[in-house]
Amino acid sequence: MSAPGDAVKTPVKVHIVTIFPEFFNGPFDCGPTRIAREKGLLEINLVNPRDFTTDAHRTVDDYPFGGGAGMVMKPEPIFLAVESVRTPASRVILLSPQGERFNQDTAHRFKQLPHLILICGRYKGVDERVRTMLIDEEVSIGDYVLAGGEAAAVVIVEAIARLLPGAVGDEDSVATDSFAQGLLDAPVYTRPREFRGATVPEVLFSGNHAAVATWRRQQALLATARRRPDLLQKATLTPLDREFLQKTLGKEASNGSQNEK
Ligand code: 6GU
Repeated sequence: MSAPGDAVKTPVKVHIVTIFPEFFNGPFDCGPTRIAREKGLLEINLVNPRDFTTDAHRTVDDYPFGGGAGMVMKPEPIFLAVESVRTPASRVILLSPQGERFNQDTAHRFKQLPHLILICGRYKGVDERVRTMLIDEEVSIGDYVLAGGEAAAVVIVEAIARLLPGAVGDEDSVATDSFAQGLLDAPVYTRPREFRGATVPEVLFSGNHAAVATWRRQQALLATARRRPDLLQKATLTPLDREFLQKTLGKEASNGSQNEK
């Protein structure tokens, strides 16, 4: 769907290489991903390596040379699947726990690319020749092991989709996201003003926009310092930010406080 004034831009095209296409029944039909597709900002297609096999059993995996547990995905069906959709503009990405960690910066980088090919690994892994001869990069969504790359492909596509201009109703809400500034989000509240005895911080009713902005910044700084100190190391902090953290956390540390309030 488009409205007058909508920018006409070449969409981000994504091909997902998967032996479980049914995994994707549903997740791309909701929220920003659906809107981005409807607006022509994003195109998602599935390619099944099984369709590129030639044996009667349509075999996509085989035993590992040298022995050991688990099956390995054969190279040829994956090569043929990728080569059936690849162009000189494609970026070929293997999804596996061995990859580089996907984060918000990766999402911003991927949204600029005209064509992504996401290969979902399964079983014990994919034949090493896929890694050495076919792909441009290898990506993981975190330090845990999934049964396959399919769930990771959903995560990556959704993170990209909501960054495409027009996919999210309120552009401001993307600009003020967690991580947009390298910090976690401040808490948010809506009605009722009191819920089961818990009230909303007074400053949010003050009508003082500067005071609200300062409170939100400070809450974001505190949440990040307490829960994700690794992010704080990389964030750009003003002298005021540093002074606030020093003052607040210094006191907290000397109180031996463990809680979040
Ligand atoms: Cl991209 N694939 C699999 N199989 N497991 C993962 C992953 C990807 N990222 C984290 N764990």
